[in-house]
Amino acid sequence: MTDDRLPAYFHPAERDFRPAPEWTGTELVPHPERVERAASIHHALEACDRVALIEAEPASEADVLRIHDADLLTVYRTASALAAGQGVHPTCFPRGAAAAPGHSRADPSKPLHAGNWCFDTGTPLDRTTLSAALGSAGCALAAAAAVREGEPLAYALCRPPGHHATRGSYGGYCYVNNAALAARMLRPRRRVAVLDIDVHHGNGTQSLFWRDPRVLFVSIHEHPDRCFPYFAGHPSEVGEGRGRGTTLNVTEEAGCDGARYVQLLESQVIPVLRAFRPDVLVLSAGFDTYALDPIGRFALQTHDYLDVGRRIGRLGLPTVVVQEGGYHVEHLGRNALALLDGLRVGA
Ligand code: SP5
Ligand code: ZN
Repeated sequence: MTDDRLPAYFHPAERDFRPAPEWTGTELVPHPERVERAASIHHALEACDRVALIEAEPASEADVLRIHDADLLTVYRTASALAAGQGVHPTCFPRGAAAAPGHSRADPSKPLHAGNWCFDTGTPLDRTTLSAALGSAGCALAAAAAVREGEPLAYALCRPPGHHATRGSYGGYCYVNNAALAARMLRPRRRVAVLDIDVHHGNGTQSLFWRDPRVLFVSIHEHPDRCFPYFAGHPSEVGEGRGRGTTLNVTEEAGCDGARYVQLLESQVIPVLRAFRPDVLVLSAGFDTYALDPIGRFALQTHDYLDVGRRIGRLGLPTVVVQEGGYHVEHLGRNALALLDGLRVGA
């Protein structure tokens, strides 16, 4: 960049991606990961003269294959060939239950088999999903490239989000792990820390760097005994092998407010980030910690994001901010802007 505005990358393919209603267990509700989310952020950034909005190139399938299995991509490609109005909404999740060893018939080119690669009912596929996911991943790659080339801070307006997607499975409204892709791109030359501040545990990102001592993964989230994704994010999960000790999970309960959040950040998160001595930070930024969020049960206010941003910014690390969750559409843009302003002031 030739000016000192913050580069913020978006991709228009997400505007066609309108996930089908979500099954809550008792009823179908409008999907919370809706198209207006990105528009809210886009409008807030557009109105801010400290930010330069830039259209990213979509990620290529080869980019995606750096962190995901080919079968997963085949599942998405299969859905992208469906007719308008058709969707893939798995109701059968045979993982670990399917067949006698060596007899799996799981076929990624069959829409009815998609449950073999999926772990929840909230993450539908249709003809628009792959191109939205590649656009979203492209934003993360562009922001990572900007930071690699010397920007102190860059923002990726990723939609759909990514932190729940693992190497071989999708779920939690996530298809391609955008933050992991950014970290993977930066890793060869640097020690990378990933800090995940979405209210949900970033199980996908954790799993992708579980054994990797070069990438520190730290997440602060509602305790998974009571919150999605339920199966990962316990404080006892610390990594394995050479990666043992480069995963940290900090949990809190519903109702966690800004004061408590900042206390956890300062006492448990920032010291571990400093001790790792990273060269670069990838920040998985979810705003479903917001008090008015319809899904998350934390209680942060808009001004808390400014404070959280400042404290993270004080680490003085080049930072790639990757958009994750956050479902209070009306206030999502101002919350994102508050975090970015804090990061910049702190830096
Ligand atoms: C990226 C991200 O934030 N994914 C979150 C996926 C959460 N999916 C499960 C949500 C369950 C919500 N049920 C509560 C309904 C409240 N009305
Ligand atoms: Zn979330």
